[in-house]
Amino acid sequence: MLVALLLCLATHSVPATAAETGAGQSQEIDTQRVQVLTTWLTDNTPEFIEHGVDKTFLSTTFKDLSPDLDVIRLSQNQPEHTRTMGDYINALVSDERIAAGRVALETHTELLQELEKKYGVPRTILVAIWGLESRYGAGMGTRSVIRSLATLATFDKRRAHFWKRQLIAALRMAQRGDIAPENMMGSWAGAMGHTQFIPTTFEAFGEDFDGDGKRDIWSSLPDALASTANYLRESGWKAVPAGVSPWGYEVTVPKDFDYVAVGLSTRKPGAEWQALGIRCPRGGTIPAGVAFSLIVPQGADGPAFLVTENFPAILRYNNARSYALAVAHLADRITGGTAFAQAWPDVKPLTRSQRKILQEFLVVRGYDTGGIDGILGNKSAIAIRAEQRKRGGPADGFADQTLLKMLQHNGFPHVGETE
Ligand SMILES: [Ca+2]
Repeated sequence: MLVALLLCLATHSVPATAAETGAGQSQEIDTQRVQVLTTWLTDNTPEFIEHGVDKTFLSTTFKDLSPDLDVIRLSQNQPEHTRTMGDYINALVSDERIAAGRVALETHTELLQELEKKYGVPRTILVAIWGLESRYGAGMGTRSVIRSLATLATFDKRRAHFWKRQLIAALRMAQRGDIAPENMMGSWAGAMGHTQFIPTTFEAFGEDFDGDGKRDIWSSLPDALASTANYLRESGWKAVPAGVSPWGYEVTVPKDFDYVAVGLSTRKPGAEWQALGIRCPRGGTIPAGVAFSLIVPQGADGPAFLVTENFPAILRYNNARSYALAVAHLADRITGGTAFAQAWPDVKPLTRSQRKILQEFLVVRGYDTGGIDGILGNKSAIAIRAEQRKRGGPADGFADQTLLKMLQHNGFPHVGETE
């Protein structure tokens, strides 16, 4: 009963910052939070032990552990993506990151060759992920991972189960001696080392490539990049024929194209795409015998891509097409590839509440969107395409502000009310 009361108080108190509350009050809130954290850790100790963490190790690790208030704030203030996909990719694939990637390829040639040989993942992809995740080791995160995860598991009720799983994995890592708990640093969300692994991914895919008996993704680049290569291979990475891009190609789509074939679930040989009018924007032919999926991440007005089965493996790393395209593009650019030929449209992504409103609209119109969850999957895309077809535009299944405005003008009352 006492625990429930404290949790409730703490949760409601969280949005206040020290500056807003005045020093005395914030001190009081901190004390409450320390109590809440301590109680949570004590209550969950049997579960930690059940998952293989030693009792003595726990009491040493949790001694004087206090919640990281910044982590609470950061977990509650995650902004919706408000940048366009083009701005996002251009910011990540900066001239500076391209130049540093070239240096990295040169400096670590021998290691990268060995990794390619063992895991079958191209060096350019490994270097690109390294560059995006930590700016080639310059930004690995400076927070205690155990403290961050204990804080999140206690206070972020929405994802409490996920954070607890990560905390248990982190505790086991520290106990095994891969790294001392006090040196286990990472981002506020517990992503660690050169390539920002979360603890469960580390447990499943971490590698000791330099053979010193420890999986050290913080100070051993061989271990960190091998762990990434291993994760990609286990996520289905396959070698492509010589001369073929491992991830895919930017392509153009003809005006009268039937977008029903768009999406990662449809794969066709390059020759079939070529027959459907898909072209390389700067000339050349699409490899005829290699299977590709067509994606148009910003709809018919933006760039299109034919992607190999390796693209979903990058998505396993971070499930955002913008991220996977940034990896692919950085990999190309550091080996002399040119910028995308087609411009990115100035399209702001829909917020989660707008996506829900859109699904609500589609359900009212008799479509099955697979729920009103704000996640626009295949069913939502099919419904959007059908609606676009009725209205005579390109039926690309892409939902943006323009589509919402169009629906608003067609009498759907809620659209735009949440903005
Ligand atoms: Ca090692």
